[in-house]
Amino acid sequence: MAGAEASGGGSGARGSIDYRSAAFRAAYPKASALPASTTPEVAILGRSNVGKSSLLNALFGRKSLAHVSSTPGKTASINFYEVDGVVFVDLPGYGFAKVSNAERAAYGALISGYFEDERSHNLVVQLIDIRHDPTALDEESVGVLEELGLPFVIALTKADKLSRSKALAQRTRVAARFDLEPERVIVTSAAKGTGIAELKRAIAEACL
Ligand SMILES: Nc1nc2c(ncn2[C@@H]2O[C@H](COP(=O)(O)OP(=O)(O)OP(=O)(O)O)[C@@H](O)[C@H]2O)c(=O)[nH]1
Ligand SMILES: [Mg+2]
Repeated sequence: MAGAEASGGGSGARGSIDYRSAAFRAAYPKASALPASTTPEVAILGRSNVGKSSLLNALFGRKSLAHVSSTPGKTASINFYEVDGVVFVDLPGYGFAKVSNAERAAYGALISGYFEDERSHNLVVQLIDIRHDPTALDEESVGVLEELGLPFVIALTKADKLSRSKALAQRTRVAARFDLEPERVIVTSAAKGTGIAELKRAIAEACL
């Protein structure tokens, strides 16, 4: 961290984040192990397999810095990446049916432990699969963010699986469902790079 402070110092009136500096920092198996938060944080939240790690890689412009799982439910820790003085947090996915109750409880505790910790929660990116309406767990997750008063945007993932017109219709639907301005719902595809620039703008606005 000291090195990052030295090289990334004097942030002040920067206009953008240099994603080329993205680096893995640490994996925390328990929320109680999290270090104190000293820099802006952007958390990536969503159900298992929704595309959290893939979206992080798309933001970072890297193929596999964040581990993309062939088997869902495998990001079992809170993973920190540091990008130009901003911490990106890859959270475990919720809602994967095939994990044990004990594992599910542990993932839930990690997620709520992270959000309830006193940190610089600059932005939460809530991921929802563009092909399906929000699940009950997605609704619960957004409800928690609203309850805790955390700033968030929704990223609809895997837009390459739908036509442009269907993707835009789903954006309108999801925005209406959560009573959000349409700008807070971003259509993305990690595979095609769709929406990454728009998401980066939202992140810069929240962090710089
Ligand atoms: N077509 C398409 N597939 C995607 C996209 N993003 C992710 N995927 C696929 O979806 C699967 C899950 O992606 P991950 O990025 O590992 O999802 P995750 O949310 O990190 O999953 P967990 O860590 O297990 O919770 C992988 O097979 C990815 O290749 C996308 O934009 N388009
Ligand atoms: Mg993952």
